[in-house]
Amino acid sequence: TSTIQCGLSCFFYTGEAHSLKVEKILYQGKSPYQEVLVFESSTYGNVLVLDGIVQLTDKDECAYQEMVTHLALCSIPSPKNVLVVGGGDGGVLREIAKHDSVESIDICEIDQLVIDVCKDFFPRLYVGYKDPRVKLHVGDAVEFLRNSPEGKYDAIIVDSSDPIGPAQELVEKPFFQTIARALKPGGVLSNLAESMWLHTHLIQDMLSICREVFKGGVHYAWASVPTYPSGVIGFLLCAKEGPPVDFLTPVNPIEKIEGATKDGREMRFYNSEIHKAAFILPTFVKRELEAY
Ligand code: AAT
Repeated sequence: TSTIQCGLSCFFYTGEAHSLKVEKILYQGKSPYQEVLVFESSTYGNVLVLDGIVQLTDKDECAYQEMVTHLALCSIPSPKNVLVVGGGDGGVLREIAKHDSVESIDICEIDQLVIDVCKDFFPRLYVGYKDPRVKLHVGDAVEFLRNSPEGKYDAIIVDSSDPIGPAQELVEKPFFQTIARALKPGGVLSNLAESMWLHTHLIQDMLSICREVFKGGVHYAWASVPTYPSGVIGFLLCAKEGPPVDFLTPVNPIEKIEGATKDGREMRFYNSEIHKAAFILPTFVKRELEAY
């Protein structure tokens, strides 16, 4: 067939599907955790699919990776120690590395196969691993965070798959509690939070858990990502109690960071205006989320 339909067999299936024309299947395999597929599409470049769900494409990965990273790192004065949960493709590492203030970048990805496949088929993302500040841990992030020292990180970025399969526990309260423990006072979490058009109940559940756990504030933001379900993705931005964090106005603007503006490392999607705009919510979303 010339198209692959994603999302049809999964829990998240909402009665609609997005199709991409396949030029060529580049890789098909199975790890202990999930089915891994890479294909070349006609209009979005190479596409990574895990368990039938599109995770990223060459064309629109910039929107998601830049937003999930810089919404957090530009909201605190001088991020130093950062942790990525999931994100085996390396795209979020590439974004964090643009911040000159950062001293260490830990990444905990469960699936070595995702890492290997991205090395071969997504070189523009895999480049993130080449930064000497990066330390890779292959394993379950739930376990990793349980063993993580208290107060180690300025920011934690959860770039994980939908809450089915290996990412199931990553939307539950104990996981958020271990994240809060691992953050410094005033440290921040940026967590992907699905589509405001399709997954209101999951977003409400995550919001109410996070409001209990993160006393420094919890906000919802969103951006356009055409190949994710309904064409948008949300982000939960949370702060641990401590020095106050104002997510709505970036105190560490990307335009002033040298490492983000030279040698072809410029942003394709993120800027300070879109950072502020991302927190402006449509009326129906405000109504649905404010109750929580
Ligand atoms: N950068 C955008 C791509 C992703 S991939 C999400 C990654 O999270 C996958 O590589 C998966 O193996 C990893 N992962 C899932 N569960 C765990 C876990 N428990 N511990 C560590 N890593 C995990 C995100 C796409 C978002 C899709 C939105 N619909």
